[in-house]
Amino acid sequence: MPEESIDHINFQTLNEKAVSAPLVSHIYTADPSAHVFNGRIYIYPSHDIDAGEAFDDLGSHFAMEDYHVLSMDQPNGEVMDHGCALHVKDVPWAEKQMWAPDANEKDGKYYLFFPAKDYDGVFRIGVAVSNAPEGPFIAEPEPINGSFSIDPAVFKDDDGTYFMYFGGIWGGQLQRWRDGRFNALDPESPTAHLPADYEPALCPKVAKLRDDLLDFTEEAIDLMILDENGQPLLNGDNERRFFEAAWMHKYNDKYYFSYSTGDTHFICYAMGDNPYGPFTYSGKILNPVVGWTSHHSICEFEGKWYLFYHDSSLSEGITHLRSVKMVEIKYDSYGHIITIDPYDK
Ligand code: FUB
Repeated sequence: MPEESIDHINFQTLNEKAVSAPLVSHIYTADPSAHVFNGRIYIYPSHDIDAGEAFDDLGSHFAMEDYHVLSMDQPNGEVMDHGCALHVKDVPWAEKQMWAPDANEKDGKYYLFFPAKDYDGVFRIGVAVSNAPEGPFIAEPEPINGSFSIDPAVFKDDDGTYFMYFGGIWGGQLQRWRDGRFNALDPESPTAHLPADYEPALCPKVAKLRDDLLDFTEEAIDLMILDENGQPLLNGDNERRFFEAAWMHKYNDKYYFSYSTGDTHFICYAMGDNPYGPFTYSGKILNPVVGWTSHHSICEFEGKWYLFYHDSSLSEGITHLRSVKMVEIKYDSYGHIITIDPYDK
């Protein structure tokens, strides 16, 4: 929801109409990546703090330092905060801005995938490993080779292959990598290096992970999102084009790639037939929430599907102090996801 409209919000009325409440209120949490491990729901969020950084269009005010893992035995169950699972001071290569993470499991080990800025101010994606889903996680000494930008989401396909989807424009720096290397010109501009409005929008990236989940097996490639005519979405189509917050799930043998449109504040999705795409834009999952950012994950638990998302209602609109929430989603008979209005109970 745009900043300027927040002044006019009556938060009591809004909270009464909200389709869900914050899962925890003792800390601020955002960017929830949810998975079911050992029959329990685990949520891997960002841990929002007020570090005193001024608001800017590069997201400098998102100055998070660590991760906490949340878990619950069922939807609406008691939510446990397992405490600090990884701190930036314990990541040799990372300096700051522990942004949206994800996690996955393989052979009884748990892997936390996270973006952070290195000491050159460049976002990279790291991995940290634990024997338990709640951590604590031990970080690898270096970021993933060939990784860049933000918002990793790691999807395990039915054949046991793991793919990482990632990327984010503006402060997420994806536009700086258009030539295959980091473009350091105009560092203060969120929009320098973006395509023109009539050109295809920048694509999220996908790469297969190595067997040990610590590296890519291949160079990350573009994940195409097409319109109803089979044409790539354009950069100027900012109600539909990819901005950040990649997620992948599979429903009835179809692949669903979902993401945030950033400056228009929607969570959208596109459908495809294989994990590399192409994907066809298919609609909106979530209308704008209170706060500038929108970020989500989708996870099945006991035959029902849930959207995990965040808003800034608990902090009464403070952009970088968000709270994770969850709500059930429904599919229609064509496999389309029914759009949720977050404040229309
Ligand atoms: O939480 C920091 C950033 O804000 C995330 O990486 C983006 O997806 C947005 O939610």
